[in-house]
Amino acid sequence: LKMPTYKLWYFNLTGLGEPIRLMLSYNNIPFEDKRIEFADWPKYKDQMPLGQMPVLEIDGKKYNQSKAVMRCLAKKFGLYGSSDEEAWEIDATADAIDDLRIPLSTYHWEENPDFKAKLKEPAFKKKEMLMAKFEEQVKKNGGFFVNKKLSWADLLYAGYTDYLSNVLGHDLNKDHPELKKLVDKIRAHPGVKAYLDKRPKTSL
Ligand SMILES: N[C@@H](CCC(=O)N[C@@H](CS)C(=O)NCC(=O)O)C(=O)O
Repeated sequence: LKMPTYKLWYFNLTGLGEPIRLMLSYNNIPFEDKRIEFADWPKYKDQMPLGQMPVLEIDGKKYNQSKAVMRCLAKKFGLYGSSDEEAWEIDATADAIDDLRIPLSTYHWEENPDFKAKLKEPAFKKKEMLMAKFEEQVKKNGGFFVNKKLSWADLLYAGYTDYLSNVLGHDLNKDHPELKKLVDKIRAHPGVKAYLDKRPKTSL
C-alpha cells in the first residue's frame, strides 16, 4: 500500500497554513512544505482553486479552504470526535476560534488609519471575552477544548497561536495558563516538535 503524497502550498508564514502543518506533523505524515514568496505569488495564483492558499495537494489533487482541509484530515486521523454531538462541539469551538482570529487579523492588516482606529476596540474586547471563555472550556475539559481528548480544534488553536502572538507582539496565552499548557503540550509532541525545530523563522 502506497502512502499518499502531501504537498502544502502556502505563503512563508504561519497564518491559515499552520494548523494544517501541525495536523500533518502531529500524525507523522511527511509533507512538502511549499512556501511561496509574495513576489512569486502572481505566477501561482491562477493555479489555485479560488486564487488563494492554503491549498493541500494530496496525490496531485488540490484541496482548498483551510478549515475544510482540517476537517477532511481530522476524519482520516480520528480527531473529529466520536459522535455528532461531539463533532458539533468541535465545529462550534473552531468557529469561535475564528471569531477571535478574524477581527485581530483584520485590524492588523488595515492600512487606512481611521478604519484601523475603529477596528481596534471591538477586536480587543472580543479577544478578552473569548480568551476567558476558552480558558474555562479547556479547564473543564481536562486540558483540551472538547471532551478531554485532542481534536482538530486544539490543533487549529495551536496553529493560530503563533500567528496571533506575532500580530499582538506577545504570547497570546500569557495570561491564560490552561491555554498555554494545551499549546505547549501540542508543541512537545515528537512529530510536531520535529516540524517546529526545522520550520523557517517568519515575522507572521
Ligand atoms: N477562507 C480561506 C481564506 C484563504 C485566504 O484568505 N488566503 C489568503 C492568505 S491567508 C490569500 O491567499 N491571499 C492571497 C490572495 O488572495 O491573492 C481559507 O480558510 O483557506
